[in-house]
Amino acid sequence: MRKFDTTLYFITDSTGLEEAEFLRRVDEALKGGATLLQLREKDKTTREYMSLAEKVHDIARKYDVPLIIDDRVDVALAVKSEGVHLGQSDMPVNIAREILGEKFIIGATTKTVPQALEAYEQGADYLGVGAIYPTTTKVKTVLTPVETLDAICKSVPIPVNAIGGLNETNTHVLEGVGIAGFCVVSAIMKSQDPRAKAEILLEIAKKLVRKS
Ligand code: TZP
Ligand code: MG
Repeated sequence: MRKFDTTLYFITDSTGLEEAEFLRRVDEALKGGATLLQLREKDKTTREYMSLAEKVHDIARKYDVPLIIDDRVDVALAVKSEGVHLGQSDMPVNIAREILGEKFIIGATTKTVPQALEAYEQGADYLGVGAIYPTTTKVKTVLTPVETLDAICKSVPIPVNAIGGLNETNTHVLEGVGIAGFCVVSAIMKSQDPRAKAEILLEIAKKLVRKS
């Protein structure tokens, strides 16, 4: 499997942005130190998703950051991304693993210990857990208590990331929880200065991971 680091995992959302501005923000976020990148698009056609993925992949390569494609195993294969991220209603992890092989990074969203164990046993390389706080990003999710996140971290030997409503003011609740990092969408995506925001968040994430 390709090596990856989930310390500051930046997940994109192109909603409301011109493509050039979207790509500029992605580039700046990686310049600022985001350690992992996910392209997450819910309303694009397959061709639109592929076309954007190829552009984002070119940026990710410049910074040697792996690109993860949300939801779509076919798009991930087509653009030769480094990984794919699967939710509970997407393709099961074990089937994706069979299709993609050992080299692909496969992430899974889990909200309970049984879901986490299942994803791990099926071959997931990392887990995303949340939402920790209410989020303004378009997503079907419910809040996940930090206690559940902690229990998930203790139940699996793979990296576990917190997600949902996280920004530079509110990550203290994650202290002492065994996370490998956290994921953000809007904190970086909606910032006029994604580079500076990523730099700040990376420092916070590094300290949290060290303390966990
Ligand atoms: N899964 C749980 S919350 C969420 C996802 C994809 C969205 C997180 O976005 P934000 O803007 O960082 O709250
Ligand atoms: Mg999904």
